[in-house]
Amino acid sequence: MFLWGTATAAYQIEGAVTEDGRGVSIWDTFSHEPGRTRDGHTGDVACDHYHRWPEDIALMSGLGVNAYRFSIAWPRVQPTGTGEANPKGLDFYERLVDGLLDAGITPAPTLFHWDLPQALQDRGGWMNRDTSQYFAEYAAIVADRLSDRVKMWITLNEPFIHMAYGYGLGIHAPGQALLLDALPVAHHQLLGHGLAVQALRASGAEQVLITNNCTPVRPGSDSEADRAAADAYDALHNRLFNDPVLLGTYPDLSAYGVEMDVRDGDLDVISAPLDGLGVNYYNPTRIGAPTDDGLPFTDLGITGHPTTAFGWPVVPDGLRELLVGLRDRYGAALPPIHITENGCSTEDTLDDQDRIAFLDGHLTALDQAGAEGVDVRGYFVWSLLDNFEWAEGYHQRFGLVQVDFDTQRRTPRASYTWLRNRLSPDAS
Ligand code: IFM
Repeated sequence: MFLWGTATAAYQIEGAVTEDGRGVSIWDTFSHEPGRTRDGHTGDVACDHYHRWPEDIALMSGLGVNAYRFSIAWPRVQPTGTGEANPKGLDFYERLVDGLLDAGITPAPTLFHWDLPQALQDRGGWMNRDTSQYFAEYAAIVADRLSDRVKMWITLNEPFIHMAYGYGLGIHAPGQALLLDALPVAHHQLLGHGLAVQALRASGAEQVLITNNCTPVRPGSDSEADRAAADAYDALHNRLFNDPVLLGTYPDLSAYGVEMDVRDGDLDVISAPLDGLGVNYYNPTRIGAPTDDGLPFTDLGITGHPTTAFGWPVVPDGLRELLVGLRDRYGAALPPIHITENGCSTEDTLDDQDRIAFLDGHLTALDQAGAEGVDVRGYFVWSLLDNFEWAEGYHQRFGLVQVDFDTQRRTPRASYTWLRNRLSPDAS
């Protein structure tokens, strides 16, 4: 069965950050520091999904989707990231999973969508190799409680963005600007992924995926310098996260003078077979030769296309290009693909024709990739609800459903009705 779903993440929608024993996450800390997020917005309340999840499941049922990708907040399950589980945290996810199953919706939880327990950050976060092992222990706790009902698991969400924005540039939590010295964060997340796969398999998990956000990379010109920079960017953004998982190797990054502490056996753990690759696609990237900011490339931006409210270029064919490129690069090593996120921010209007055009274009591109032989098994819209868009706070509206953050009133947008009719044309 093809999975049609919507996607969300815990810190972006749940709120209730001090309820039922939840510990502090790096995003609680970061968002409360002055100047870190636009207008000082935090996820303290967000969409209050922690209390309003039945209404949100009803919205999904009304939309006609058969799957839901959400994330589990590690600090709800283990408030300080290690040790005893917090039963009330697990109870919440059990209620959510049972509610989804009752509604005929397949739950697809992600175990880590950037909300690391602050106590682990205090020990170095993902710069510390020990975090990989702690992540596997957390995965085992969650799987022991839920794997009798949850069949599909995603270990990490977008480890590239977490490394680059959180540890490389400092624009996401934990707010460190280490540039290329952040590269150990890639290896430790991937090792955590591999160890979590072992824990999930031991609990009987049927389907395990990782979600990488991938971008087709285009050189700014045909010059050798631009092409070399584009290759470097492709290595850092795409191949650094796909190659070890699918091929058991890292791209050669020695030119950047950064050594990762890869120990014997690590790559065997990281490359254990998966049942699918989660792919998040938003836009392609155009890269030129480096300037002098310490990085081996410059992001030139894509021009000549419409843009989202965020200013991101809308290039639906980039999705087809990306998927065909993955198939060509990884061949038989590529498991079935799930598009675990795709969507756009628009102005805060109920008549969101831009989002309809975005989704229509990307679903056409998905069909074309299928016609070219790419095995795609699922598509999840980002996002069900307007939510806390990280450093942008509540200023970027990604929802099929509008949220009034003063009243928590949810109002389906035109795109919700459009998607419902596309998924179930006979029901309208
Ligand atoms: O909101 C994010 C999500 O958390 C991860 N992928 C991209 C989305 C839009 O920026």
